[in-house]
Amino acid sequence: MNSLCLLLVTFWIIGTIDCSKPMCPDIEWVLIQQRGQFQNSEQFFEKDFKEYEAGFGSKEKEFWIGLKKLSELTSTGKWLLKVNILTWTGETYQADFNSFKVLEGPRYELQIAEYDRFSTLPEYNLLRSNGQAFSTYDNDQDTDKTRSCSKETGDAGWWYGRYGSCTYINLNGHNRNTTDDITDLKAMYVYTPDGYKYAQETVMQMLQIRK
Ligand SMILES: [Ca+2]
Repeated sequence: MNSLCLLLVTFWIIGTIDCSKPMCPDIEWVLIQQRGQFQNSEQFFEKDFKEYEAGFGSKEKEFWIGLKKLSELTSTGKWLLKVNILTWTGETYQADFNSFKVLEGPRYELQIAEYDRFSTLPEYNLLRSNGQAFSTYDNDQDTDKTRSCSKETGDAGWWYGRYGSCTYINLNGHNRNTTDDITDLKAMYVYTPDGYKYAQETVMQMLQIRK
């Protein structure tokens, strides 16, 4: 990416300009994960380790890129991670990390750093997973030997943290249509400055900012 485009991307990230493809033809965001209301079953993200490894869904609807591809792509260069969330009560949150990498299998460890200070989603939602392996219901790689974080969060796949509750954020949980107070930790949820909220739409995408 040339320096002009890097500058434009920076302004786009902090929300001051609309950096669309015609302005920056070499910008290519890679979709990692997407949830939303597309008539899939609530449990569409209940998948085993092989499925999380290979990827599933479609980019027009709900989608998971696959750990193998994620690891291969981020093995070279420097990548930025962008997470956007819409809650069922209508709030939007976003978090950017200027350093993002997934190591090779079978651990597929998450390495994440350089939280962008303009983000509105508290950093520990994702930073808590830094250095953690990826777990599913059939492949428990979390560090708590007494429980399965995946089973507690709707048979989801994620980089669960090591202390207390398994995760502050459950983007791969059950897709529940509800504005109720949080009681169901198997549902898609996120920890916000106003407490836990159920998520209605989520998008995780990444951009290579250095070759
Ligand atoms: Ca465990």
